[in-house]
This record gives sequence, structure tokens and C-alpha cells, in this order.
Amino acid sequence: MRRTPLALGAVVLASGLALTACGGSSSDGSAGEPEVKVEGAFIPAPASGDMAAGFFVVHNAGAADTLTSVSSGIAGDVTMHSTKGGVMKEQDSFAVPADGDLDFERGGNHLMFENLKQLPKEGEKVTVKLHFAKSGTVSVAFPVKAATYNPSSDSSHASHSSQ
Ligand SMILES: [Cu+2]
Repeated sequence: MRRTPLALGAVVLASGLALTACGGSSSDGSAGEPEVKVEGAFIPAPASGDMAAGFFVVHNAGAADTLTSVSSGIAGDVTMHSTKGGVMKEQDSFAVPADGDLDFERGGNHLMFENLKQLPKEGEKVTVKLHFAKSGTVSVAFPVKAATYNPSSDSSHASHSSQ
């Protein structure tokens, strides 16, 4: 009588382990690896001075990750900032949600390239390294756009219809 529940428990435990092992290779996300892809990256050409901003979107098709730091050969320092209610605040890291996006866009999160070694000019590309806790370093070529470039207001294509 006493052995039956123990045996059942062993069976349940064994199948539970088998399910966990299977889950890791499925596209479930939470148990697997992050799959990050950086899109829409750009740097608005700074008019002058020794500082530039950077914007991009991290698409993640896998498990959660963390953006821990950013670096670039053109800048002595690259810092990550959030903007909430018009107040900008430097952040040590940004969470990349599982099966979700991390947005760095105008009016919100942004990079700040400080102590510039060269002034990025429109038409150039700047190599920026995004360092993730799990995905490692992702190198992205950020095109330098016009100072007023904004892809989200551009999406209507209203300004392109005259072409
Ligand atoms: Cu800032």
C-alpha cells in the first residue's frame, strides 16, 4: 500500500524532467536562448559639439536578455538613457523582453555618444557594439542620418508622395 504513491511520484518526476528537456529545444522562448536582432539603427548627425545620440530597436524572438553596455570607436563613452515625462536618466542596463522589443527611439530611450573622437557626418556609418548579458556582443553599423531624421514620423510616407 505504501509503495504505490512513491512509484507514482517517481513516474511523475521522470516525465517532468523529460518535458523540461524538450522545452529547451522548442520555440517556447523562456527556457531557450535569446535571439536578438537589431534594426532601424541610426545616428542623427550632430550639428556641432562633442556629443551625438543613437537610436535602434532590438527584436528578440527568444528568451529574455539584458543590454548591459554599448561601446563605439568614435566615442570615449557611450551611455544609455531613458526618458520618462521629459526627464532623461542614465541607466546601467535595459531589459530585453522575451519574444518582444526593446525600443530606443526619439523621445524615449536613447544612446549618448560622449567625448567624440570624430564628428559623425551624414552618409557615414558608425560601428557600434551592443553588449548583451546572454547574446554577447552584437556589432551594428549605424548609418548617420540628417539631424532631423525620425523613422516613426516618416512611416506615413506623406513626405515621399511628391517624388
Ligand atoms: Cu540622454
